[in-house]
Amino acid sequence: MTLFLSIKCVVLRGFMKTMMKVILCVGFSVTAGIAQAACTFDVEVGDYLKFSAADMTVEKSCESITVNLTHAGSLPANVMGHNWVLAASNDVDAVAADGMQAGLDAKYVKVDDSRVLAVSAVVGGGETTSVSFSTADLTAGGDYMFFCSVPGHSYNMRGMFVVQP
Ligand code: CU1
Repeated sequence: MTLFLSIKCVVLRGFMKTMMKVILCVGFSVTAGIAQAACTFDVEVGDYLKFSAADMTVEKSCESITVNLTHAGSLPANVMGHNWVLAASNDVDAVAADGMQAGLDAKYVKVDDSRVLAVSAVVGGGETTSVSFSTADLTAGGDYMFFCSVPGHSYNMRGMFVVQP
């Protein structure tokens, strides 16, 4: 009986240790996730019309925001290229329409378009690019969207870009 109880106790202690480790690990990864999400984002695209991020939330307290865009597909940029563009929500349709005429070399945005708050290079399958931009011109609580300005993509490839204080 005594032997049985002590075995049970050891098993229980082992279980509690494991649980403590799990709780600690989960706690650390949640903290790390929040710290990473505030100023730098990894966004994935592929051989389809979709961003991996539906919406993005940034903090104005970040001096600059970096978006790392990875194309995990295999089609080249002139067939299924994607970029990441930021604009005020009211400007998105007009910026995308003007971008159609601009062409691939101009990243499908009109040259010196002041409505474009940030624009990345156009990437094809297997390529990665990064765009960094200051938060100085962004207003907390403002109405912004990110989208892909490659012709025909912006209706499916867009999401809210929320700026918190
Ligand atoms: Cu696209």
